[in-house]
Amino acid sequence: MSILENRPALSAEVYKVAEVAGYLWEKGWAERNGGNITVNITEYVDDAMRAMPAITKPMPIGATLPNLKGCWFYCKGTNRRMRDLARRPMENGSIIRICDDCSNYEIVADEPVKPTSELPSHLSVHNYLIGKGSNYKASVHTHPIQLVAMSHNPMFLKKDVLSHLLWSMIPETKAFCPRGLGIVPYMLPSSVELAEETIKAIDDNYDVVMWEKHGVFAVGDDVMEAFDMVDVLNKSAIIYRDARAMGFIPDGMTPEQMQEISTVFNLPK
Ligand code: 2HA
Ligand code: ZN
Repeated sequence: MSILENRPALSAEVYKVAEVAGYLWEKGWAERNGGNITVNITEYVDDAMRAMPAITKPMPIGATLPNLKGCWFYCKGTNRRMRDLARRPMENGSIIRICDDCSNYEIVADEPVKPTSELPSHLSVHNYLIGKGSNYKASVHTHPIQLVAMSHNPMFLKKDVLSHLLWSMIPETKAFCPRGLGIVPYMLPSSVELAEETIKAIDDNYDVVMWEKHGVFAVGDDVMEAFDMVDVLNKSAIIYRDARAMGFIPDGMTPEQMQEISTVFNLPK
């Protein structure tokens, strides 16, 4: 029996991940096992779940994360495909809990599917978010084609250059991704350095961070919200690309038009 049985709230949260995993695949952002998703599901944990034995031995996170004491997560499995997770989330991901030493985790359900290779970076970000008192529960890493393509041009990697360009392509982008796109220079995937730089960028008030020549990392209240921010940014990247492909450089909205959006939507910048 699945842990999701008779737990509608938890089940809804996991199936939201499955829905987003399907979108990532359809958009071409999740080739093979590309990308990963983790969601803090601690609020849905009941006494019966707490009493469940683990189905694996404790395994090292790769970091000590004190704010995660007592926390539970749904995690995509390492080497698993988003397109498979979309149909069978509990066969291609698992529910883990953090051990009391805050350095190890154990898998509780449904199957011993080892979590994502980016677990240290995802959990470090969750640890940071809890420390800040943030409501954000979800983190998504994916490979959005046009945004990654733009990260191959150093011109776009200077602070907020890409944010302003993308915001100016269509009014919704600033409205729905008001903090813009943070930039983290190229670093080895899954490395501690990449996790540290991602946290610095989130601390700098970005909800979506570009990993140069690799992908993006987004955080949000839930997985849908994190996905939507990447989606609006990538939509702007496609508009920019299509204008260039039509043979001209797009004007972009004027600074006055962008300011008007910020005023009407009461945005931070
Ligand atoms: O999990 O995308 O960056 C596969 C990846 C790692
Ligand atoms: Zn990746």
